[in-house]
Amino acid sequence: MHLRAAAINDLSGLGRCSLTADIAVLAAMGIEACPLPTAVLTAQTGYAGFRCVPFADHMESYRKHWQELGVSFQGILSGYLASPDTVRRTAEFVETFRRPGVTYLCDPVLGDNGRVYRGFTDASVEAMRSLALRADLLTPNLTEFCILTGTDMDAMQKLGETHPDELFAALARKAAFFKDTDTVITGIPFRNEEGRQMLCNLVLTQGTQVPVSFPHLGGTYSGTGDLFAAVLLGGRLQHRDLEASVRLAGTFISRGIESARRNHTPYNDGIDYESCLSLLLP
Ligand code: PXL
Repeated sequence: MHLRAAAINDLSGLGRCSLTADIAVLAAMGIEACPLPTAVLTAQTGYAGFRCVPFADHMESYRKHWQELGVSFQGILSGYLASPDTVRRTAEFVETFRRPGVTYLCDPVLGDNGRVYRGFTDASVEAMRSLALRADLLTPNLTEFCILTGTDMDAMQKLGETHPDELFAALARKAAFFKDTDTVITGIPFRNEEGRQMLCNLVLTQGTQVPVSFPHLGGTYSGTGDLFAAVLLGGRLQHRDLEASVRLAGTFISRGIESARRNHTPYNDGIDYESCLSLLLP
């Protein structure tokens, strides 16, 4: 069956993130990616001097035209939405194209490393929170999860150093805010029983919590959250279970980070995932 997903995200010329990541990953997984840009940037916002052309006013044309054409999608993915206007347009898009069996993955891109990305206001955070509540699948990193649920990030990080099981249980309780949404909290740092630094992707579905962990390879690379979300949606559209999809995404990203480290790739440039795309072939 031909699979098609709408990817609502920005187009950044540098940083191997957002639509660049979505299109590459979904295509490798045998899924047609239909890009709906939310903004066009010379480079992701971590680069000094980036330029940004807002695209909110054009998003309605995509929704209308695709509706006129009778296009349908099995999956919808949304990512970087820096203004409340782009969030509102995304919600309208989801309303229009959502049918039974369509999976909407919301990656609530807001920040990383305990900090909100440049350009986001309290109003954009509030708008993102209401969009997140509409998702079938939600993929916040730990920073974004703490922002969305009003959780103390420092306290969570400290708990991860000493009592990871308590940390995971505390996050699972907080995730009840998103009720019927399957949530994967990505990039949770913790120290395992052997004293090794790890990163956990905590899979939270209907009262169950499954940690899917990988060694912490260090560094914060651009675009890893975008790649993760795209692999997860692709995996679900291919009818893999959620945990298997999370494992695939984690393995793909770990390989890309290993390659980036070998090549001394700067964090802003994103990971060297291109050579790892074969891992995703259906
Ligand atoms: O990868 C997240 C992301 C997406 N899009 C833009 C960004 C960032 C993170 O900085 O700046 C434009």
